[in-house]
Amino acid sequence: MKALVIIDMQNDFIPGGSLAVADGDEILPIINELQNKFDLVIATQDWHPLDHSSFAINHPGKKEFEILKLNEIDQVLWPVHCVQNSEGAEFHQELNSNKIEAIFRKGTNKEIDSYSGFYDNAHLKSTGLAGYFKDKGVSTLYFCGLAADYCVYFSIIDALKEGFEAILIEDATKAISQENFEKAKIEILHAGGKIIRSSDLT
Ligand code: VGL
Ligand code: ZN
Repeated sequence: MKALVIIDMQNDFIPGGSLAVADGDEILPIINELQNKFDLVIATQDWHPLDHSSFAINHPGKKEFEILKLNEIDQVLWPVHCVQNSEGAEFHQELNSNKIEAIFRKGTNKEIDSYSGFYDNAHLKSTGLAGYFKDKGVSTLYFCGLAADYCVYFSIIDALKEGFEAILIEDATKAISQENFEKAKIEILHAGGKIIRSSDLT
């Protein structure tokens, strides 16, 4: 069985938001259309406390987009985004959420960031997403959403590590950095993932 995983389609990642991905709004109609082709649709939601260690403001003297070593892992310092219960953390109002059966939240622990929908960035704690799919007999996961070079990419790599077939729907994602996305696509293919377009799905 196959499922659609919608990554972080939240106001803060869409033009007008605090960490907007360029043209992030353009994929909303594509994702809404895609959902009709799946029996199971789930979504992830970036859900940070205000004192989260990935926010530049929580590191006095540091600037947004600087890279810092936090507990031995490289951490990009982001603008404040997707704060728990804020409007920026809500799914965009144009995202059809009727078919979304479950929402997996991540980034709730202030000590560590969590790009992947499966694990935090140090792979210390699981969100339960892999077990959820295994319990439902899902073996193939299709990925869309934001951002292509961060949360979508890391979710795909973890899905492959967990033994799922993982497929990126390229026209249903947008990247923060096109250069990083080009590298990410090579890594996805190298790790055994696939890349398709939404029109390839029947
Ligand atoms: C994301 C940066 C920080 C994402 C989340 O959803 O790709 N990127 N937090
Ligand atoms: Zn985040």
